[in-house]
Amino acid sequence: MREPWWKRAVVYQIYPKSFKDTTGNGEGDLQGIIHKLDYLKTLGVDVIWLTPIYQSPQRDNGYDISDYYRIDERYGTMADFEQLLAEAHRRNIKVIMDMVVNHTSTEHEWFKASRQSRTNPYRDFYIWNNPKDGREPNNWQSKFGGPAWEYDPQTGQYYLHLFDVTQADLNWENEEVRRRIYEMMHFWLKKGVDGFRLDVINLISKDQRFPDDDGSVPPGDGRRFYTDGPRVHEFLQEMNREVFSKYDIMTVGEMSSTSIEHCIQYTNPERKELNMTFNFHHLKVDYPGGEKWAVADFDFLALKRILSEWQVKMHEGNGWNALFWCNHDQPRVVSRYGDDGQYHRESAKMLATTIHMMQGTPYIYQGEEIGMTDPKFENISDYRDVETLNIYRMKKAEGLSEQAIMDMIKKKSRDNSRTPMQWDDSRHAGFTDGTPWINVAPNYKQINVQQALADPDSIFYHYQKLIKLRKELDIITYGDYRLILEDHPQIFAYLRTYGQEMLLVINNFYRQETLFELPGDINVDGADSRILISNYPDTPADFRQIRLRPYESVVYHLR
Ligand code: TEU
Repeated sequence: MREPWWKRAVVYQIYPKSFKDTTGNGEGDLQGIIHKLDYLKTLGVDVIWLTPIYQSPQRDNGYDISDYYRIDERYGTMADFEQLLAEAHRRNIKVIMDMVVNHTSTEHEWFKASRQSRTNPYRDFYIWNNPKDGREPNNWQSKFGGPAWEYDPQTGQYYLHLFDVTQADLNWENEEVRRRIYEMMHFWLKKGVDGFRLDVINLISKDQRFPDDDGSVPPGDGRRFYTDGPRVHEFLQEMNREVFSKYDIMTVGEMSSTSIEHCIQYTNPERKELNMTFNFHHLKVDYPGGEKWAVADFDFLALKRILSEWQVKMHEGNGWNALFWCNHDQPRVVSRYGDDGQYHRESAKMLATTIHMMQGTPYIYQGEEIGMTDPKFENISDYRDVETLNIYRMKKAEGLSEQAIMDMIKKKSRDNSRTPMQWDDSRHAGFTDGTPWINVAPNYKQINVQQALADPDSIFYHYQKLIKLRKELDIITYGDYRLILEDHPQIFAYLRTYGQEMLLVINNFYRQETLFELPGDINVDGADSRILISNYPDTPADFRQIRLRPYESVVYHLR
Protein backbone atom coordinates (compact mmCIF):
# COMPACT_ATOMS: atom_id res chain seq x y z
CA MET A 1 0.00 0.00 0.00
CA ARG A 2 1.26 3.45 -0.86
CA GLU A 3 2.01 5.49 2.24
CA PRO A 4 -0.23 8.56 2.60
CA TRP A 5 2.01 11.61 2.16
CA TRP A 6 0.90 13.29 5.35
CA LYS A 7 2.34 10.50 7.51
CA ARG A 8 5.85 11.76 7.05
CA ALA A 9 5.03 15.42 6.66
CA VAL A 10 5.82 18.30 9.00
CA VAL A 11 3.30 21.13 9.10
CA TYR A 12 3.99 24.79 9.81
CA GLN A 13 1.14 26.85 11.19
CA ILE A 14 0.85 30.45 10.03
CA TYR A 15 -1.23 33.04 11.85
CA PRO A 16 -1.45 35.46 8.92
CA LYS A 17 -2.34 38.52 10.99
CA SER A 18 0.98 38.28 12.82
CA PHE A 19 3.28 36.80 10.19
CA LYS A 20 4.44 39.48 7.77
CA ASP A 21 2.89 42.78 6.74
CA THR A 22 3.69 44.14 3.27
CA THR A 23 1.21 47.02 3.13
CA GLY A 24 2.12 48.91 6.29
CA ASN A 25 -1.36 48.61 7.79
CA GLY A 26 0.03 46.77 10.82
CA GLU A 27 -1.53 43.39 9.97
CA GLY A 28 0.12 40.56 8.11
CA ASP A 29 -1.09 39.57 4.65
CA LEU A 30 -0.89 36.92 1.93
CA GLN A 31 1.91 38.71 0.07
CA GLY A 32 3.86 38.59 3.31
CA ILE A 33 3.51 34.82 3.37
CA ILE A 34 4.67 34.60 -0.25
CA HIS A 35 7.77 36.62 0.67
CA LYS A 36 8.65 34.14 3.36
CA LEU A 37 8.14 30.87 1.50
CA ASP A 38 11.84 30.47 0.88
CA TYR A 39 12.46 30.80 4.58
CA LEU A 40 9.97 27.99 5.20
CA LYS A 41 11.63 25.93 2.51
CA THR A 42 14.95 26.36 4.33
CA LEU A 43 13.34 25.12 7.50
CA GLY A 44 12.16 22.11 5.52
CA VAL A 45 8.44 21.95 6.24
CA ASP A 46 6.13 20.17 3.81
CA VAL A 47 2.83 21.86 4.52
CA ILE A 48 1.62 25.25 5.69
CA TRP A 49 -1.66 25.63 7.53
CA LEU A 50 -3.22 29.08 7.39
CA THR A 51 -5.60 30.09 10.17
CA PRO A 52 -8.77 31.63 8.68
CA ILE A 53 -8.32 34.25 5.98
CA TYR A 54 -11.95 34.40 4.85
CA GLN A 55 -14.05 37.53 5.08
CA SER A 56 -14.73 38.17 8.74
CA PRO A 57 -15.57 40.97 11.18
CA GLN A 58 -12.52 39.66 13.11
CA ARG A 59 -14.13 39.52 16.53
CA ASP A 60 -12.26 36.25 16.98
CA ASN A 61 -9.51 36.94 14.43
CA GLY A 62 -11.22 35.17 11.56
CA TYR A 63 -12.83 32.27 13.42
CA ASP A 64 -16.02 34.27 12.89
CA ILE A 65 -16.57 33.89 9.15
CA SER A 66 -19.07 36.09 7.31
CA ASP A 67 -18.34 34.75 3.80
CA TYR A 68 -16.65 31.40 3.14
CA TYR A 69 -16.03 32.27 -0.50
CA ARG A 70 -14.08 35.48 -0.08
CA ILE A 71 -10.63 36.39 1.16
CA ASP A 72 -10.77 39.08 3.81
CA GLU A 73 -9.57 42.37 2.31
CA ARG A 74 -7.02 42.89 5.03
CA TYR A 75 -5.17 39.77 3.84
CA GLY A 76 -5.41 40.49 0.12
CA THR A 77 -7.47 39.21 -2.79
CA MET A 78 -8.39 35.88 -4.31
CA ALA A 79 -5.63 36.55 -6.86
CA ASP A 80 -3.13 36.85 -4.01
CA PHE A 81 -4.37 33.59 -2.61
CA GLU A 82 -4.03 31.83 -5.95
CA GLN A 83 -0.54 33.23 -6.28
CA LEU A 84 0.34 31.96 -2.81
CA LEU A 85 -0.94 28.52 -3.71
CA ALA A 86 1.06 28.44 -6.95
CA GLU A 87 4.24 29.76 -5.29
CA ALA A 88 3.95 27.25 -2.46
CA HIS A 89 3.34 24.36 -4.85
CA ARG A 90 6.29 25.42 -6.98
CA ARG A 91 8.43 24.87 -3.89
CA ASN A 92 6.74 21.58 -3.08
CA ILE A 93 4.97 23.02 -0.10
CA LYS A 94 1.34 22.11 0.36
CA VAL A 95 -1.28 24.47 1.73
CA ILE A 96 -4.10 23.57 4.08
CA MET A 97 -6.86 25.92 5.12
CA ASP A 98 -8.76 26.31 8.34
CA MET A 99 -12.39 25.25 8.04
CA VAL A 100 -14.63 26.75 10.68
CA VAL A 101 -17.96 25.02 10.22
CA ASN A 102 -19.24 24.60 13.76
CA HIS A 103 -20.35 28.22 13.63
CA THR A 104 -20.40 31.32 11.45
CA SER A 105 -20.26 34.98 12.27
CA THR A 106 -23.62 36.55 13.01
CA GLU A 107 -22.71 38.79 10.06
CA HIS A 108 -22.97 35.83 7.68
CA GLU A 109 -25.86 36.14 5.18
CA TRP A 110 -27.29 32.87 6.47
CA PHE A 111 -27.54 34.19 9.99
CA LYS A 112 -28.87 37.56 8.91
CA ALA A 113 -31.68 35.77 7.11
CA SER A 114 -32.14 33.27 9.92
CA ARG A 115 -32.83 35.92 12.52
CA GLN A 116 -35.46 37.68 10.35
CA SER A 117 -38.39 35.48 11.31
CA ARG A 118 -39.25 32.06 12.65
CA THR A 119 -40.40 31.02 9.20
CA ASN A 120 -37.43 32.26 7.20
CA PRO A 121 -35.97 29.46 5.02
CA TYR A 122 -32.64 29.96 6.81
CA ARG A 123 -34.17 29.77 10.29
CA ASP A 124 -33.08 26.15 10.74
CA PHE A 125 -29.53 26.81 9.64
CA TYR A 126 -28.87 27.75 13.25
CA ILE A 127 -29.97 26.48 16.64
CA TRP A 128 -32.89 28.47 18.03
CA ASN A 129 -34.80 27.63 21.17
CA ASN A 130 -37.59 29.07 23.27
CA PRO A 131 -36.90 30.73 26.59
CA LYS A 132 -37.36 28.54 29.64
CA ASP A 133 -39.02 30.29 32.59
CA GLY A 134 -38.09 33.60 31.02
CA ARG A 135 -34.42 32.65 30.78
CA GLU A 136 -31.92 30.79 28.60
CA PRO A 137 -33.18 27.41 27.25
CA ASN A 138 -30.57 25.64 29.40
CA ASN A 139 -27.51 26.35 31.55
CA TRP A 140 -24.77 25.64 29.01
CA GLN A 141 -21.81 28.00 29.17
CA SER A 142 -19.88 29.65 26.36
CA LYS A 143 -16.19 28.63 26.10
CA PHE A 144 -15.39 32.33 26.30
CA GLY A 145 -17.42 32.85 29.50
CA GLY A 146 -21.09 33.57 30.23
CA PRO A 147 -24.18 31.75 28.93
CA ALA A 148 -24.02 29.94 25.57
CA TRP A 149 -27.37 31.40 24.49
CA GLU A 150 -28.24 34.86 23.27
CA TYR A 151 -31.77 36.24 23.21
CA ASP A 152 -32.93 37.80 19.97
CA PRO A 153 -35.89 40.13 20.66
CA GLN A 154 -37.00 40.23 17.04
CA THR A 155 -38.27 36.65 17.14
CA GLY A 156 -38.38 36.03 20.88
CA GLN A 157 -36.00 33.05 20.85
CA TYR A 158 -32.42 32.33 21.86
CA TYR A 159 -29.65 31.16 19.51
CA LEU A 160 -26.78 28.92 20.61
CA HIS A 161 -23.17 30.16 20.55
CA LEU A 162 -20.59 27.88 22.13
CA PHE A 163 -17.99 30.60 21.57
CA ASP A 164 -18.44 34.37 21.24
CA VAL A 165 -21.94 35.83 20.99
CA THR A 166 -21.09 36.76 17.37
CA GLN A 167 -20.27 33.10 16.57
CA ALA A 168 -23.64 31.37 16.09
CA ASP A 169 -23.58 27.55 16.00
CA LEU A 170 -24.76 25.98 12.77
CA ASN A 171 -27.47 23.35 12.92
CA TRP A 172 -25.82 20.20 11.59
CA GLU A 173 -29.08 18.27 11.92
CA ASN A 174 -30.21 20.24 8.88
CA GLU A 175 -29.25 18.39 5.69
CA GLU A 176 -29.25 21.58 3.70
CA VAL A 177 -26.59 23.08 6.00
CA ARG A 178 -24.42 20.04 5.46
CA ARG A 179 -24.90 20.18 1.71
CA ARG A 180 -23.95 23.86 1.55
CA ILE A 181 -20.83 23.28 3.67
CA TYR A 182 -19.69 20.38 1.47
CA GLU A 183 -20.25 22.47 -1.63
CA MET A 184 -18.08 25.23 -0.16
CA MET A 185 -15.34 22.72 0.71
CA HIS A 186 -15.32 21.58 -2.92
CA PHE A 187 -14.82 25.18 -4.01
CA TRP A 188 -11.50 25.38 -2.14
CA LEU A 189 -10.34 21.89 -3.01
CA LYS A 190 -10.98 22.51 -6.68
CA LYS A 191 -8.75 25.56 -6.41
CA GLY A 192 -6.00 23.19 -5.38
CA VAL A 193 -5.74 23.44 -1.62
CA ASP A 194 -4.27 20.33 -0.06
CA GLY A 195 -6.52 19.83 2.90
CA PHE A 196 -8.20 21.27 5.91
CA ARG A 197 -7.73 21.84 9.59
CA LEU A 198 -11.25 21.53 10.92
CA ASP A 199 -11.99 23.87 13.79
CA VAL A 200 -13.70 22.31 16.86
CA ILE A 201 -15.13 19.69 14.55
CA ASN A 202 -16.07 17.34 17.40
CA LEU A 203 -18.63 19.86 18.66
CA ILE A 204 -20.92 19.88 15.61
CA SER A 205 -23.46 17.31 16.85
CA LYS A 206 -25.51 18.50 19.80
CA ASP A 207 -27.78 16.40 21.98
CA GLN A 208 -31.14 17.43 20.56
CA ARG A 209 -32.85 17.31 23.94
CA PHE A 210 -30.65 20.28 24.98
CA PRO A 211 -30.70 19.20 28.62
CA ASP A 212 -29.52 21.27 31.56
CA ASP A 213 -26.18 20.15 32.89
CA ASP A 214 -26.76 19.09 36.51
CA GLY A 215 -23.04 19.32 37.24
CA SER A 216 -22.70 15.65 38.17
CA VAL A 217 -19.96 15.31 35.55
CA PRO A 218 -17.36 18.11 35.77
CA PRO A 219 -17.02 20.78 34.58
CA GLY A 220 -20.80 20.98 34.39
CA ASP A 221 -20.90 23.60 31.65
CA GLY A 222 -22.89 21.48 29.18
CA ARG A 223 -19.96 20.19 27.14
CA ARG A 224 -20.84 16.56 27.74
CA PHE A 225 -23.97 17.10 25.64
CA TYR A 226 -22.13 18.21 22.51
CA THR A 227 -18.50 17.03 22.80
CA ASP A 228 -18.02 14.02 20.49
CA GLY A 229 -21.80 14.27 20.22
CA PRO A 230 -24.39 11.68 19.13
CA ARG A 231 -24.05 12.00 15.34
CA VAL A 232 -20.51 13.36 14.98
CA HIS A 233 -19.02 10.20 13.45
CA GLU A 234 -21.92 9.88 11.07
CA PHE A 235 -21.47 13.49 9.92
CA LEU A 236 -17.73 13.05 9.43
CA GLN A 237 -18.24 9.88 7.44
CA GLU A 238 -20.68 11.72 5.25
CA MET A 239 -18.24 14.62 4.83
CA ASN A 240 -15.53 12.16 3.91
CA ARG A 241 -17.73 10.37 1.39
CA GLU A 242 -19.09 13.56 -0.16
CA VAL A 243 -15.88 15.59 -0.15
CA PHE A 244 -12.53 14.30 1.16
CA SER A 245 -12.58 10.95 -0.60
CA LYS A 246 -12.52 12.69 -3.97
CA TYR A 247 -9.11 14.34 -3.46
CA ASP A 248 -5.58 13.46 -2.34
CA ILE A 249 -5.62 15.70 0.72
CA MET A 250 -4.98 15.71 4.44
CA THR A 251 -7.51 16.48 7.14
CA VAL A 252 -6.83 17.26 10.76
CA GLY A 253 -9.62 17.71 13.25
CA GLU A 254 -9.25 20.05 16.19
CA MET A 255 -10.91 18.16 19.02
CA SER A 256 -12.04 20.00 22.09
CA SER A 257 -12.07 17.92 25.34
CA THR A 258 -12.12 14.65 23.41
CA SER A 259 -11.08 11.11 24.38
CA ILE A 260 -8.60 8.62 22.93
CA GLU A 261 -11.45 6.24 22.13
CA HIS A 262 -13.14 8.87 19.98
CA CYS A 263 -9.87 9.96 18.35
CA ILE A 264 -9.18 6.38 17.30
CA GLN A 265 -12.59 6.36 15.66
CA TYR A 266 -11.98 9.73 14.01
CA THR A 267 -8.66 8.64 12.52
CA ASN A 268 -8.62 4.90 11.96
CA PRO A 269 -8.48 4.73 8.14
CA GLU A 270 -11.09 1.98 7.99
CA ARG A 271 -13.70 4.31 9.38
CA LYS A 272 -13.12 6.93 6.68
CA GLU A 273 -13.48 10.06 8.77
CA LEU A 274 -10.33 12.18 9.24
CA ASN A 275 -6.58 11.61 8.95
CA MET A 276 -5.49 12.91 12.35
CA THR A 277 -6.59 14.85 15.39
CA PHE A 278 -5.34 17.52 17.76
CA ASN A 279 -6.20 17.00 21.39
CA PHE A 280 -5.29 19.23 24.32
CA HIS A 281 -4.91 16.95 27.31
CA HIS A 282 -1.12 17.38 27.47
CA LEU A 283 -1.64 21.14 27.59
CA LYS A 284 -3.98 21.02 30.55
CA VAL A 285 -1.36 19.78 32.99
CA ASP A 286 -0.99 23.36 34.19
CA TYR A 287 -4.74 23.85 34.71
CA PRO A 288 -5.11 23.05 38.43
CA GLY A 289 -8.55 21.54 39.05
CA GLY A 290 -9.25 21.87 35.34
CA GLU A 291 -9.30 25.66 35.61
CA LYS A 292 -7.53 27.31 32.67
CA TRP A 293 -7.07 30.65 34.39
CA ALA A 294 -5.54 29.33 37.61
CA VAL A 295 -1.78 29.71 37.70
CA ALA A 296 0.35 26.74 38.74
CA ASP A 297 3.48 24.81 37.83
CA PHE A 298 2.88 22.08 35.30
CA ASP A 299 2.45 18.50 36.48
CA PHE A 300 5.41 16.76 34.85
CA LEU A 301 4.41 13.18 35.66
CA ALA A 302 0.96 13.81 34.23
CA LEU A 303 2.51 15.29 31.09
CA LYS A 304 4.56 12.13 30.51
CA ARG A 305 1.64 9.86 31.30
CA ILE A 306 -0.76 11.64 28.95
CA LEU A 307 1.57 11.97 25.97
CA SER A 308 2.61 8.34 26.39
CA GLU A 309 -0.92 7.06 26.67
CA TRP A 310 -1.85 8.81 23.43
CA GLN A 311 1.26 7.41 21.74
CA VAL A 312 0.52 3.85 22.74
CA LYS A 313 -3.24 3.73 22.37
CA MET A 314 -3.48 5.59 19.09
CA HIS A 315 -0.82 3.27 17.69
CA GLU A 316 -2.70 0.18 18.90
CA GLY A 317 -5.98 1.51 17.54
CA ASN A 318 -4.41 2.36 14.20
CA GLY A 319 -5.21 6.03 14.72
CA TRP A 320 -2.91 8.98 14.03
CA ASN A 321 -1.84 11.88 16.25
CA ALA A 322 -1.10 15.47 15.36
CA LEU A 323 1.91 16.36 17.55
CA PHE A 324 2.25 19.89 18.86
CA TRP A 325 3.18 22.15 21.76
CA CYS A 326 2.11 25.49 20.37
CA ASN A 327 -0.68 27.10 18.41
CA HIS A 328 -2.44 30.44 18.27
CA ASP A 329 -4.54 29.58 21.35
CA GLN A 330 -1.72 28.49 23.63
CA PRO A 331 1.06 30.28 25.48
CA ARG A 332 4.55 29.75 24.09
CA VAL A 333 5.90 26.38 25.18
CA VAL A 334 9.39 27.59 26.03
CA SER A 335 7.85 29.98 28.58
CA ARG A 336 5.45 27.31 29.77
CA TYR A 337 7.31 23.99 30.06
CA GLY A 338 10.83 25.25 29.39
CA ASP A 339 12.98 28.17 30.50
CA ASP A 340 12.75 31.43 28.60
CA GLY A 341 15.73 32.91 30.48
CA GLN A 342 19.13 31.35 31.09
CA TYR A 343 18.39 28.03 29.37
CA HIS A 344 16.27 29.37 26.57
CA ARG A 345 18.18 27.63 23.81
CA GLU A 346 18.70 24.31 25.58
CA SER A 347 15.12 24.02 26.75
CA ALA A 348 13.57 25.04 23.42
CA LYS A 349 15.62 22.36 21.66
CA MET A 350 14.80 19.79 24.32
CA LEU A 351 11.07 20.42 23.97
CA ALA A 352 11.30 20.15 20.20
CA THR A 353 13.11 16.82 20.37
CA THR A 354 10.60 15.43 22.86
CA ILE A 355 7.71 15.87 20.42
CA HIS A 356 9.48 15.34 17.11
CA MET A 357 10.73 11.88 18.00
CA MET A 358 7.18 10.67 18.63
CA GLN A 359 4.78 8.98 16.24
CA GLY A 360 2.41 11.32 14.43
CA THR A 361 2.52 14.42 12.28
CA PRO A 362 4.38 17.31 13.95
CA TYR A 363 3.14 20.87 13.77
CA ILE A 364 5.39 23.89 14.30
CA TYR A 365 3.69 27.17 15.13
CA GLN A 366 5.25 30.30 13.66
CA GLY A 367 8.09 31.56 15.83
CA GLU A 368 8.42 28.30 17.76
CA GLU A 369 11.39 27.43 15.53
CA ILE A 370 13.30 30.44 16.88
CA GLY A 371 12.12 29.99 20.47
CA MET A 372 9.72 32.92 20.64
CA THR A 373 8.52 33.50 24.20
CA ASP A 374 5.43 34.90 25.90
CA PRO A 375 5.65 38.71 25.71
CA LYS A 376 4.62 39.14 29.38
CA PHE A 377 2.70 42.34 28.73
CA GLU A 378 1.76 43.98 32.04
CA ASN A 379 -1.17 46.07 30.94
CA ILE A 380 -4.60 44.97 29.76
CA SER A 381 -4.46 47.61 27.02
CA ASP A 382 -1.72 45.50 25.35
CA TYR A 383 -4.11 42.56 24.91
CA ARG A 384 -6.53 42.08 22.00
CA ASP A 385 -8.07 38.61 22.33
CA VAL A 386 -11.82 38.46 22.89
CA GLU A 387 -11.46 35.63 25.41
CA THR A 388 -8.83 37.54 27.39
CA LEU A 389 -10.90 40.71 27.44
CA ASN A 390 -13.97 38.77 28.58
CA ILE A 391 -12.07 37.12 31.40
CA TYR A 392 -10.62 40.43 32.49
CA ARG A 393 -14.12 41.87 32.75
CA MET A 394 -15.53 38.83 34.54
CA LYS A 395 -12.72 38.60 37.09
CA LYS A 396 -13.01 42.34 37.77
CA ALA A 397 -16.71 41.88 38.42
CA GLU A 398 -15.85 39.06 40.84
CA GLY A 399 -13.70 41.57 42.72
CA LEU A 400 -10.24 40.17 41.94
CA SER A 401 -7.37 42.63 42.14
CA GLU A 402 -5.83 44.07 38.97
CA GLN A 403 -2.53 42.43 39.89
CA ALA A 404 -4.06 38.97 40.37
CA ILE A 405 -5.92 39.21 37.07
CA MET A 406 -2.87 40.36 35.15
CA ASP A 407 -0.78 37.56 36.65
CA MET A 408 -3.22 35.09 35.10
CA ILE A 409 -3.48 36.84 31.78
CA LYS A 410 0.29 37.15 31.43
CA LYS A 411 0.61 33.38 31.72
CA LYS A 412 -2.55 32.20 30.04
CA SER A 413 -3.74 34.65 27.41
CA ARG A 414 -4.03 33.40 23.84
CA ASP A 415 -2.29 36.63 22.82
CA ASN A 416 0.94 35.13 24.17
CA SER A 417 1.34 33.37 20.87
CA ARG A 418 -0.17 36.08 18.68
CA THR A 419 2.50 38.76 18.90
CA PRO A 420 4.21 39.52 15.58
CA MET A 421 6.76 37.17 14.10
CA GLN A 422 10.25 38.37 14.98
CA TRP A 423 12.15 38.59 11.70
CA ASP A 424 15.07 40.84 12.63
CA ASP A 425 16.22 43.44 15.14
CA SER A 426 14.86 46.47 13.30
CA ARG A 427 11.81 48.47 14.40
CA HIS A 428 8.79 46.22 15.04
CA ALA A 429 11.06 43.23 14.44
CA GLY A 430 10.77 43.63 10.67
CA PHE A 431 7.10 42.61 10.83
CA THR A 432 5.63 45.92 9.64
CA ASP A 433 6.54 49.47 8.64
CA GLY A 434 3.33 50.67 10.24
CA THR A 435 1.95 50.23 13.73
CA PRO A 436 1.47 46.54 14.55
CA TRP A 437 -2.07 45.51 15.57
CA ILE A 438 -0.54 43.99 18.70
CA ASN A 439 2.87 44.90 20.12
CA VAL A 440 6.01 42.96 19.33
CA ALA A 441 7.49 41.06 22.29
CA PRO A 442 10.23 43.15 23.93
CA ASN A 443 12.95 40.52 23.37
CA TYR A 444 12.97 40.74 19.56
CA LYS A 445 16.49 42.13 19.45
CA GLN A 446 17.85 38.87 20.86
CA ILE A 447 15.29 36.45 19.44
CA ASN A 448 14.69 36.82 15.72
CA VAL A 449 15.01 34.94 12.42
CA GLN A 450 17.99 36.89 11.14
CA GLN A 451 20.02 36.05 14.23
CA ALA A 452 18.86 32.41 14.15
CA LEU A 453 19.88 31.91 10.53
CA ALA A 454 23.33 33.34 11.21
CA ASP A 455 24.05 31.03 14.13
CA PRO A 456 24.75 27.39 13.25
CA ASP A 457 23.87 26.36 16.80
CA SER A 458 20.48 28.07 16.83
CA ILE A 459 17.11 26.59 17.74
CA PHE A 460 16.15 27.01 14.09
CA TYR A 461 18.80 24.56 12.89
CA HIS A 462 17.77 22.10 15.56
CA TYR A 463 14.24 22.10 14.13
CA GLN A 464 15.64 21.83 10.62
CA LYS A 465 17.57 18.75 11.67
CA LEU A 466 14.57 17.16 13.38
CA ILE A 467 12.52 17.61 10.22
CA LYS A 468 15.27 16.05 8.14
CA LEU A 469 15.61 13.07 10.46
CA ARG A 470 11.92 12.28 10.06
CA LYS A 471 12.47 12.08 6.32
CA GLU A 472 15.48 9.80 6.69
CA LEU A 473 14.41 7.33 9.35
CA ASP A 474 11.34 5.12 9.07
CA ILE A 475 11.50 4.33 12.76
CA ILE A 476 10.31 7.84 13.65
CA THR A 477 7.15 7.39 11.61
CA TYR A 478 6.48 3.71 12.22
CA GLY A 479 8.25 2.52 15.35
CA ASP A 480 6.32 1.67 18.46
CA TYR A 481 6.67 3.60 21.67
CA ARG A 482 7.47 2.79 25.26
CA LEU A 483 7.88 5.23 28.13
CA ILE A 484 10.73 4.41 30.51
CA LEU A 485 11.49 5.77 34.00
CA GLU A 486 7.85 6.85 34.22
CA ASP A 487 8.17 7.98 37.84
CA HIS A 488 11.37 9.93 37.38
CA PRO A 489 10.59 13.50 38.46
CA GLN A 490 12.89 15.16 35.90
CA ILE A 491 13.57 12.86 32.98
CA PHE A 492 11.21 12.23 30.08
CA ALA A 493 12.73 9.21 28.33
CA TYR A 494 11.22 6.81 25.87
CA LEU A 495 12.12 4.09 23.41
CA ARG A 496 10.97 3.68 19.88
CA THR A 497 11.51 0.28 18.30
CA TYR A 498 11.14 -0.87 14.73
CA GLY A 499 12.47 -4.28 13.67
CA GLN A 500 16.06 -4.46 14.91
CA GLU A 501 16.35 -0.73 15.38
CA MET A 502 15.82 1.36 18.46
CA LEU A 503 15.71 5.04 19.33
CA LEU A 504 16.49 6.01 22.88
CA VAL A 505 15.19 9.53 23.56
CA ILE A 506 16.31 11.16 26.81
CA ASN A 507 15.22 14.62 28.00
CA ASN A 508 15.90 16.47 31.20
CA PHE A 509 12.93 18.81 31.70
CA TYR A 510 14.56 20.83 34.48
CA ARG A 511 17.52 23.08 35.20
CA GLN A 512 18.83 20.76 37.94
CA GLU A 513 21.32 18.11 36.87
CA THR A 514 20.21 14.52 37.24
CA LEU A 515 21.44 11.02 36.61
CA PHE A 516 20.01 8.91 33.81
CA GLU A 517 20.41 5.17 34.22
CA LEU A 518 19.19 2.78 31.60
CA PRO A 519 16.70 0.33 33.14
CA GLY A 520 18.15 -3.20 33.34
CA ASP A 521 15.38 -4.84 31.34
CA ILE A 522 16.31 -3.08 28.12
CA ASN A 523 18.50 -5.32 26.07
CA VAL A 524 21.07 -3.38 24.07
CA ASP A 525 23.90 -5.90 24.07
CA GLY A 526 26.03 -5.74 21.00
CA ALA A 527 24.08 -2.87 19.47
CA ASP A 528 25.87 -0.19 17.53
CA SER A 529 24.93 3.25 18.72
CA ARG A 530 25.30 6.77 17.48
CA ILE A 531 23.95 10.12 18.63
CA LEU A 532 21.31 11.38 16.21
CA ILE A 533 20.73 14.76 17.76
CA SER A 534 21.45 16.53 21.04
CA ASN A 535 21.51 20.00 22.54
CA TYR A 536 24.99 19.97 24.06
CA PRO A 537 28.07 19.55 21.87
CA ASP A 538 29.70 16.89 24.07
CA THR A 539 27.02 14.47 25.27
CA PRO A 540 28.74 11.16 26.09
CA ALA A 541 28.50 8.31 23.61
CA ASP A 542 27.72 5.77 26.33
CA PHE A 543 24.01 5.90 27.06
CA ARG A 544 23.89 3.43 29.96
CA GLN A 545 24.56 6.11 32.50
CA ILE A 546 24.58 9.83 31.84
CA ARG A 547 24.80 12.82 34.09
CA LEU A 548 22.31 15.09 32.42
CA ARG A 549 22.97 18.82 32.47
CA PRO A 550 20.23 21.52 32.57
CA TYR A 551 17.60 20.67 29.95
CA GLU A 552 19.95 18.25 28.28
CA SER A 553 18.39 16.21 25.51
CA VAL A 554 19.84 13.44 23.40
CA VAL A 555 18.65 10.78 20.99
CA TYR A 556 20.63 7.57 20.43
CA HIS A 557 20.04 5.40 17.43
CA LEU A 558 20.80 1.73 18.13
CA ARG A 559 20.95 -1.15 15.72
O1 TEU B 1 -10.39 26.79 19.42
C1 TEU B 1 -11.16 25.89 20.11
C2 TEU B 1 -10.96 25.76 21.55
O2 TEU B 1 -11.74 25.10 22.20
C3 TEU B 1 -9.84 26.41 22.22
O3 TEU B 1 -8.59 25.95 22.17
C4 TEU B 1 -10.14 27.73 22.74
O4 TEU B 1 -9.24 28.69 22.27
C5 TEU B 1 -10.07 27.65 24.22
O5 TEU B 1 -11.12 26.82 24.64
C6 TEU B 1 -10.21 28.96 24.86
O6 TEU B 1 -9.89 28.80 26.22
C7 TEU B 1 -10.71 27.05 18.10
C8 TEU B 1 -9.75 28.04 17.52
O7 TEU B 1 -8.47 27.49 17.49
C9 TEU B 1 -9.83 29.31 18.32
O8 TEU B 1 -8.88 30.26 17.93
C10 TEU B 1 -11.23 29.85 18.16
O9 TEU B 1 -11.41 30.97 18.98
C11 TEU B 1 -12.28 28.81 18.51
O10 TEU B 1 -12.02 27.54 17.95
C12 TEU B 1 -13.63 29.23 17.98
O11 TEU B 1 -13.66 29.14 16.60
